[in-house]
Amino acid sequence: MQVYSIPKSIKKDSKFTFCKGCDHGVAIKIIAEIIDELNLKENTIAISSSGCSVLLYNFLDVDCLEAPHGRACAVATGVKRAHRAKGQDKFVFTYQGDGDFASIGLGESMHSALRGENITAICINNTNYGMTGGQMGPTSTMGQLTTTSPLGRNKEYHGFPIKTAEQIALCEGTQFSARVALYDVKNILKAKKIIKKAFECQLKGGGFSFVEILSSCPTNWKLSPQDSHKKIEEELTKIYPLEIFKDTTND
Ligand SMILES: Cc1ncc(C[n+]2csc(CCOP(=O)(O)OP(=O)(O)O)c2C)c(N)n1
Repeated sequence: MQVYSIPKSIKKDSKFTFCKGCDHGVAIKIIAEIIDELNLKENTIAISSSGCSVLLYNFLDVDCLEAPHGRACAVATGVKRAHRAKGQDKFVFTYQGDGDFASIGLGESMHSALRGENITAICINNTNYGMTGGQMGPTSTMGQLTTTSPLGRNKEYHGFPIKTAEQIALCEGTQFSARVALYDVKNILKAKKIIKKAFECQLKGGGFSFVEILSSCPTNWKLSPQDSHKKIEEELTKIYPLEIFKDTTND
């Protein structure tokens, strides 16, 4: 019988504070497992910014910092470089929402990739600004109903959504860029392998690594947890394909 175990890098007294059926819990658990497996707990600095992802520090038992909205990659750049200047190679990763990474912080995110900063960014794509009540975000899909697009996103008025992992892959300083999902066990295991690979990229040195995670938002999508996963599997993966878009780690 397999015994359920809590990763060492998860705070033992943490209470689940995300909405019912939200995928943040699964994402944070697999990140904690990877931190354990790579023995990084004592050497990690995690940076989250405004949005549901900020709650990372309630769960992950590593050094955490909160950046202003959208600025996680800029803060991570400073943290990584300042420690390196002191001869300490810290493992630095960001944990951000799609509004944070790909809209409010797009400049910081993309220029960190273009500079080839040796940090890892994880972006939770739930296709809306979740924490503030489900406004249209940069990744909201065509026709998606949100509180600020009550008639649905349309190209004439709102333009097109951003394919973040594909865009980050185009940056020359990017070593690794991929998109994963968490709607079933097979995909959770695959996501874990891919996030581990992104973390290992940073450990080997040489550039920016990035993973976009398609994630459910049952509260703002107004769907049950099960139907939210169905939506990701049947709808979102057609728009946002699950792929490794760039991997130059063996070049
Ligand atoms: C400079 C600034 N602008 C706006 C806000 C308000 N705000 C807080 S969380 C949030 C939405 C974050 O959305 P996203 O990054 O997609 O993350 P999610 O909550 O969906 O996980 C906004 C707009 C803020 N905190 N700071």
